[in-house]
Amino acid sequence: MTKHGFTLFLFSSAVAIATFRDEQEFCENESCNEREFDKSHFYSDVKHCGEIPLALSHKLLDALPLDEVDGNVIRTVKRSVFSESQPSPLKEPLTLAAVSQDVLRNILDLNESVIQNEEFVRCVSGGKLFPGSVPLAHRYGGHQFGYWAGQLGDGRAHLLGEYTNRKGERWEVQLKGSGKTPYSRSGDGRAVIRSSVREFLCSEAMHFLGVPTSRALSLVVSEEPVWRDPFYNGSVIKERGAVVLRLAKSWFRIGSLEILTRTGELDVLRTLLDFVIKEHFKSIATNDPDKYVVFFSRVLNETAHLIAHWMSVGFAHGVCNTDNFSLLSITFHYGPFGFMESYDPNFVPNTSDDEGRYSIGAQANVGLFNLQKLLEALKPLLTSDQLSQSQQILREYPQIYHQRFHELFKAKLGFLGNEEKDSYVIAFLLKVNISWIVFFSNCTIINSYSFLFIFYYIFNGQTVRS
Ligand SMILES: *[C@@H]1O[C@H](CO)[C@@H](O)[C@H](O)[C@H]1NC(C)=O
Ligand SMILES: *[C@@H]1O[C@H](CO)[C@@H](O)[C@H](O)[C@H]1NC(C)=O
Ligand SMILES: *[C@@H]1O[C@H](CO)[C@@H](O)[C@H](O)[C@H]1NC(C)=O
Ligand SMILES: *[C@@H]1O[C@H](CO)[C@@H](O)[C@H](O)[C@H]1NC(C)=O
Ligand SMILES: *[C@@H]1O[C@H](CO)[C@@H](O)[C@H](O)[C@H]1NC(C)=O
Ligand SMILES: CC(=O)N[C@H]1CO[C@H](CO)[C@@H](O)[C@@H]1O
Repeated sequence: MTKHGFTLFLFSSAVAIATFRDEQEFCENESCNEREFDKSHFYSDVKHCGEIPLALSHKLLDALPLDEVDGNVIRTVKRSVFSESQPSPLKEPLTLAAVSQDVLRNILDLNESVIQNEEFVRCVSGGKLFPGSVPLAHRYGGHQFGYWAGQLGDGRAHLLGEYTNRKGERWEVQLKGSGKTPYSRSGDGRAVIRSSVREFLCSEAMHFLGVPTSRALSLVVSEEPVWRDPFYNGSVIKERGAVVLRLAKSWFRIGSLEILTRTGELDVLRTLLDFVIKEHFKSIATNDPDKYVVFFSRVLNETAHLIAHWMSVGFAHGVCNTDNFSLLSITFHYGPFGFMESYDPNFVPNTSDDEGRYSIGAQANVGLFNLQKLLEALKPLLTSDQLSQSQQILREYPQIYHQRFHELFKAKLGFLGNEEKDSYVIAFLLKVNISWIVFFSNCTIINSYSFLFIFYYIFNGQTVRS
């Protein structure tokens, strides 16, 4: 099972959305299309939620080109970064199944009494819009199973707007599972409980493990039937729709740039890249002629560090969709198996390597693949000198990854010094057949006090049936 998750991941670009078990959103059964004709689900109903004091704005909307076509008609979009798209409210009754108190208080500056307000559950699930919100679906491309798949885009997510909190942090607020967009292709725009619970729990857990990640405010479960084939064997079953409200510093990803290079929209590419650098890589001078090279090296370093961190807490990315993979606030999705039971067999020591390195595990390889794709996307904006400089930077990735991985593993095992022997012990541990679940549950230190805050609200007073 673990291998299955790994295999998919290995052959897919982290910039792509993959069809993955319960992540699967393709509807083979006509009954899932009936909703299209049920007007009560449509956005003419969407009202503003004035009672929840969360005012959103949209810097993105002013800075980046918007699709001129309106409505959620499935289409190929040109020369724009976003399309306006209204969420489709979930069928009521709705159950607020979980809330992260840390996100509520410390990111969104909300008093926890707001969750008692009936409006809250509609506002965090797309039934009503926060003041100032202009829901957008992002146009991006990417690779699926290693091959360029063209336009993908937010097929079941809506970017509601951005919130600048008391601390001055800017967070982009997004709904996942909130209905069709112009990028839904054959999907139904919905998410089921299984994947939504994973997203909610894993992102909050990763945060409290100290790993950079997107965050999740809430999980809302509805009575809306969603048809899925969870075992991919032709048995379509009825599940229930759920929406997660999640946050990141930015939801851009490598595929956001890739699609613009692929379609030759180089002016839009430059606009988007300059925006990302200005907003999220503030230490890069906007007039630096080498700014794209510096950007590339930053993203590369962050990617290597992030994946080493994942490996050190036993996290398997599993799904091939890494929203703004290491570009900004780093986000991830989860395979059905969450934590790895064993490491990838390719991850073995290379004994002939005098530097004591190991071959790179699958996740680290996917990181490298992504960085190659990022470099391809940047290529039209680079001089030939800058390109060869960037290619040199790309070659440094394995070393940065290994060094960080070793630091983290040594800390985990309690090695104090900096001895060459340490590497052999780590190599040995990775090679022997031990249960990594047992290993990590004993080694991983969670800030358990903070973690309890999350669980405080889970299934709060209400039972989620099924
Ligand atoms: C939250 O709101 C309640 C009720 O309005 C109020 O009594 C409480 O003091 C507020 N808490 C904070 C931290 O503002
Ligand atoms: C598909 O797999 C599930 C779980 O193993 C099983 O319950 C179901 O009967 C299978 N369906 C078919 C058509 O094989
Ligand atoms: C859709 O799937 C459901 C559940 O498997 C089934 O009851 C229904 O007959 C299917 N409808 C069509 C049109 O195939
Ligand atoms: C690489 O990234 C890590 C983690 O964010 C950071 O601590 C480190 O300073 C970075 N190194 C360079 C050379 O930018
Ligand atoms: C091991 O490392 C050496 C030196 O870097 C390299 O030449 C060799 O191909 C590597 N072997 C394997 C199996 O990766
Ligand atoms: C690893 C990581 O998350 N790096 C950066 C992500 O983006 C934020 C804000 O843009 C930076 O502060 C982090 O250093």
